[in-house]
Amino acid sequence: NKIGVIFDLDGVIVDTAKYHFLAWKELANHLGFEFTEAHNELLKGVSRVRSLEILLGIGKVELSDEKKQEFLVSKNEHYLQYIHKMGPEEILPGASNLLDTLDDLGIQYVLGSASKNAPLILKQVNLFDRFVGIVDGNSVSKAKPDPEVFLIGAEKLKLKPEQCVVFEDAIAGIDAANAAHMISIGVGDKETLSKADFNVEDLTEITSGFIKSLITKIET
Ligand code: G16
Ligand code: MG
Repeated sequence: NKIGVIFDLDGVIVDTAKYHFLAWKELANHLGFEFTEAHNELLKGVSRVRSLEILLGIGKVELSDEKKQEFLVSKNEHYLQYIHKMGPEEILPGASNLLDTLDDLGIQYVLGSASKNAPLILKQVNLFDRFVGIVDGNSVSKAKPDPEVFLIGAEKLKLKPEQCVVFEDAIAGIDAANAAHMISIGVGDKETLSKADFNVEDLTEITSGFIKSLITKIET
């Protein structure tokens, strides 16, 4: 195999951001301040611990480490209630087709997500067995924009970073992919993800012809 693909999870395969939003909003309200969809944008692709720090900054709330730990646990428990109700119908447009296309072309793919819940989410939407490897929030020490998550992904694919293509919806993820010297494809707002090598609104735009052109590009 000359190329491999690394997928981000939230915002690329499924939209779990809406559930993170509901769970973080409940915590903010409990602490006495509002948390908006615009605030939630700041948390996309960001680790759980860092997300709490950003949220507390928005509310100008200071907490002991013990309280922070307690709220991280309760937020996740609340979030998981939504995740347990997820099914394959929540796979984002184009994602299943793209995996089929990659299968047809004999191209392997792994997950490269910040989420510690990634294996559970993939199982909920029946995609877990299709990935040859999962790199998630449990297996990395440095969060995106550090390239670690994608470099481990390349190792799982047994490929050099230059042979990997990354699909990402967050700026930190595009930065991580670029730092890893991989081909970065921004999924979502073109202006926000302007540092990506290629941009699409969603995965329905990715054709078999485009993937083949990447193979040619990487081989030469
Ligand atoms: C996802 C979300 C982030 C979330 C992070 C950690 O990242 O985009 O908002 O904070 O995972 O999630 P968890 O609390 O489940 O460990 P990604 O990298 O899949 O976009
Ligand atoms: Mg994401």
